[in-house]
Amino acid sequence: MPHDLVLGILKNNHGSISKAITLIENNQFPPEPFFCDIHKNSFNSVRIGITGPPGAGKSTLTNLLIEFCLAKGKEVGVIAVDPTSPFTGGALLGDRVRMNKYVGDKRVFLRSMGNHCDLGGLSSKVQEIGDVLAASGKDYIFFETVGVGQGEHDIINVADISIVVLVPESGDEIQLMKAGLIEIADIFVINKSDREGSNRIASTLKNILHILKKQDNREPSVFNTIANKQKGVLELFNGIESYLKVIDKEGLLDIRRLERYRKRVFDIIQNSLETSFWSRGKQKQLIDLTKNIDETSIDPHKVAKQLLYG
Ligand SMILES: Nc1nc2c(ncn2[C@@H]2O[C@H](COP(=O)(O)OP(=O)(O)O)[C@@H](O)[C@H]2O)c(=O)[nH]1
Ligand SMILES: [Mg+2]
Repeated sequence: MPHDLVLGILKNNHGSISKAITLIENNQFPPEPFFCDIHKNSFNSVRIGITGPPGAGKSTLTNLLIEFCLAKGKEVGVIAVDPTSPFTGGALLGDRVRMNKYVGDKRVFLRSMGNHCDLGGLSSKVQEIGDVLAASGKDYIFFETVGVGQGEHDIINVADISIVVLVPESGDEIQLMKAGLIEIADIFVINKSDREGSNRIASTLKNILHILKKQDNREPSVFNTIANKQKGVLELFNGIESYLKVIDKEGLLDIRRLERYRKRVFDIIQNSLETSFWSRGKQKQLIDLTKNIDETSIDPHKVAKQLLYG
């Protein structure tokens, strides 16, 4: 008999979804069969990552994309992970206003997560939360994450496709390449295209993408949008849908999902080994072995070996 929480989620009860997310966020995982029941109901949704620098317009874009999804009769889940949010676990004021619009609307579930989650475990938590939303019947799940350094790369582990949002000020050629964005993005958006330089950055980007074709020989599309004026976003939505169709037909979507699944198993094992290793005793042993600064002259490999093998 499935857990009550599972039944609530399967019935798209937003209170149950919220409760499950809070448990996952706080590492208070529900009993074992929970994930089993959720997982077997979590295959019918598309997961879309939206990443980019703070203030690039990700939330404004997501909000418009929600409308296009609803117009097509699709249900939507949005998880906004914003470690730059000044409120612990809370949304930015603008996001709150946007979220209020859907209060009581069973077709849309929005949630924002602050920086109280440790970054290491964040991607696995977001995956579990994605499963919960999928099991509740959401057709499209958006993960909005702030791309600061490594963060951008994490999104690839949780989403079927990744959209990178840039603004005209996002910098020159070298910066774009350095950021490793080319490898992770399926679709680029130059938002705030009402500002100077938007055409220049779009054409620079297209040139780079053309030269550095990805392994599968696919060149990501570049869309120019002005999200706060609702310009270019329908084109972006159509672009997302047709891209999804293509990768589905070519089997790439399945390959990605399989890789993601394997990565999850890998992460679960890594976390579990680490947690079981760092018992109180081991933690104390580390403190004892490194009582003062003089002891740090010992090679850390030696200390690690002692902890590992006694
Ligand atoms: N000028 C201009 N401002 C925009 C555009 N899109 C969003 N904004 C504004 O940029 C600010 C940050 O947007 P938000 O969606 O919260 O960015 P996020 O941090 O990436 O989620 C808000 O004040 C938006 O109204 C745009 O295309 N042009
Ligand atoms: Mg935002």
